[in-house]
Amino acid sequence: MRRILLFVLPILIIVSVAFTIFGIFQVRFEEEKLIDDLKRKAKSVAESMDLSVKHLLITADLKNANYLVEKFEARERLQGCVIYNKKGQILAITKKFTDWKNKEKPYLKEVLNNKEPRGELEKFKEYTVYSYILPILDDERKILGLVEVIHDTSYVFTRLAELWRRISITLISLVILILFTSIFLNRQIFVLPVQRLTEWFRHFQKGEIDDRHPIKEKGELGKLASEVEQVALSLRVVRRTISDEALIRLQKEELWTEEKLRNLIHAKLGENALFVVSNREPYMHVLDETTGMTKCISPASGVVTAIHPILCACGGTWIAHGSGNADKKFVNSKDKLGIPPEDNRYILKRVWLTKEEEEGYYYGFANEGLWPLCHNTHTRPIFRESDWQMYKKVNQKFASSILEELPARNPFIFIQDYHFTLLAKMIKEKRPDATIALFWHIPWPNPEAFSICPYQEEILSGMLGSDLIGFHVQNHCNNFLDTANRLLESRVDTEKFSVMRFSKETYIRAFPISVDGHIRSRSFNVEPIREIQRLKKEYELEGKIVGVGVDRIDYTKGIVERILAIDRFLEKYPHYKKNFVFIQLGAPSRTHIKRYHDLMGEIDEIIEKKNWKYLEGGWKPIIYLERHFSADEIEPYYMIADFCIVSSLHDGMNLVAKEYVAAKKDLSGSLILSQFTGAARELTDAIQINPYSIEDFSEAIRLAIEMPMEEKRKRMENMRKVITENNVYRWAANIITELAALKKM
Ligand code: ADQ
Repeated sequence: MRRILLFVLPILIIVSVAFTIFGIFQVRFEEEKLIDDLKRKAKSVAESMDLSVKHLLITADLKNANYLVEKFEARERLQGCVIYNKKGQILAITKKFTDWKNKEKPYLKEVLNNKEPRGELEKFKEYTVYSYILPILDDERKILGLVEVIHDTSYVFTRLAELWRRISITLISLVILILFTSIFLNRQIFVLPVQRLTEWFRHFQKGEIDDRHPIKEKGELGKLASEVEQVALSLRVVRRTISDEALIRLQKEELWTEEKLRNLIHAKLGENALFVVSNREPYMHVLDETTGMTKCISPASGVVTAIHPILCACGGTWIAHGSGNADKKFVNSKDKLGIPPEDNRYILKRVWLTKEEEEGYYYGFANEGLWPLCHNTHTRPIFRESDWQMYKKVNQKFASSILEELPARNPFIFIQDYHFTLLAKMIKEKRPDATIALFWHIPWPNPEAFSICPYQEEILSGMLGSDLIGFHVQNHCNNFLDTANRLLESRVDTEKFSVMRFSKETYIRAFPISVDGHIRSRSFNVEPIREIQRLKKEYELEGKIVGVGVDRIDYTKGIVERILAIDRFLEKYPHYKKNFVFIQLGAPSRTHIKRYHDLMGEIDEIIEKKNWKYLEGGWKPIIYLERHFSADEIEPYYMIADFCIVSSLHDGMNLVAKEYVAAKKDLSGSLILSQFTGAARELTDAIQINPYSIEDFSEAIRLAIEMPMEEKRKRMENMRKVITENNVYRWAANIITELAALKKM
């Protein structure tokens, strides 16, 4: 619309100015014509009275003079007549016009002296009248008196106003006509062809159009259309070649790398792009209210840690909730942006949620309901009907947002986690050709525990819209199969590990997630060696045993138990006092939920209490850094630490354990790992603990410190082998390969 206005506005201004000038001339002309007409009428009335007035003045017949002025008053638009004697005194005046007597009439003298008629417009009260004065002369041209005829002029102005009104209406009609004609022509000549071109390109992007399909546009737009066709054609050719080359390269490599995964995806999915859906976005833009600066941060989330390197390797689209307070400023008109911001490898599409939606779907149903339901931590799940309704609504909102993006044929959608249990079914209803995998990043409880969920049937049936459901460990798969068997009308096949419901089969498999063998980012903004020296200086770590804990602050992570174990360890082995420091990094998480808010207070309190208990000189045993750290800020803490504690009370996998191992390239350091994490199944060389048993836990800390160096190195080497071989690229490759085999892709 702005563009049309830019084009039409000058035309409208020129037309309006021209029309106004024309109007002014037209009105002037009309005014002169009407006044002339008036003058003529006044003159003719005055002249027709001449003889009669002359006679009356000679005979001084006042009675008839009055009669005469009344008689003439009947004439059209005549206001009144006045007869003056030769001294300019009124002899007779039209009765209804007697006020005229009071008006100053300096012109009378002039007419008496000049003996010439005079006609002028005169102001009278608030009106303008036309006064015509005729001198009455005797035969010797001596003045006998005057006769004045006064005409009403208001009709002249009424006529002129009417003329202006008509001119204005014509002008407005003309403006509207020009505007509509321009909009119509703009639409026909520009908008529709561009729309056709955009539509064609959109369909091409989705793979719905053969690349030889001609775009029938002419002129300059036609040339542009033909260029677009050429780009599209080359794009398709490139995609096909990449897919063929990928297959050849795939067979050559052994270890799973970014490159190898890229080849696999190109070979298996070909032109079908990958679509990932998660609640948490990989990058969020956050406005720092105090400095007024916007920061782009990668949130503390295991899902982000795992999925980001995969999309970096393979490209595709990631659809997630835009939760940063400055997120809207950084997206294009389709709510998308390139990620990572400094080196675009894939597309992030942000979905916007209202406060109420976020409250009900994310904080409420997902995190106060499903999260505690799936973790054995004795935190009671809360299921509110209003949260469930919001959860369904938001799942539907994401489904619509994804459906908008899907290509015409065989899209591949990879859904993440417990926030989207209903999504697969919703997408399949509209796109049965879509291949959908759901990965469940947290544990799956046993049927008894799950059966307390009031919406169990809808949740299970929603999840079974997927073709494949992945869990970290076999135990979670077994729990899920048991749950489907016991709580849902379905057929579970324990040989194929699948669930059949209404002739739709869903395969259940374990895919232990991992890191990329490094920790999240490869381009360090923080130089680790220099950072280590800085940390040693700042926290006086030189010569001390350093332990580290890195967690989202969550009641499942066993942070309080960890502090209690450190306390017990120092109680039992006081000679470690002043030689020992434990650094806990904690990223605040889900702080709107009371349980999390209370937990933060509880952790602050217990750390303060224990630090107070052991405080000696400037030394205290626990350094608590409660904030969000970037991945390359975290790595120096891992590198500096002689041991790392992961003491989750229950955890699907736990990537911190794997990140620590990945960071320990020099093979130093021990990992203390809760037996209730998925990671404990693979990292069998870690010192495994039951975090509920504070006594054993404190002993594990002593063991981690006192273990002979050779054994530490051996254990670390074994663990590094596990995570190098089973890295996140293998995890993604296994899922894609499994799907391809199941769907015969
Ligand atoms: P999370 O519960 O988020 O993941 P986890 O796997 O430990 O748990 O991942 C946490 C991530 O956050 C790690 O990459 C870690 O580096 C990062 N992080 C921790 N503290 C941080 C801080 N202070 N600042 C910045 N980042 C921080 C869920 C499941 C897990 C599962 C993952 C992946 O709960 O069991 O391993 O998904 O599937």
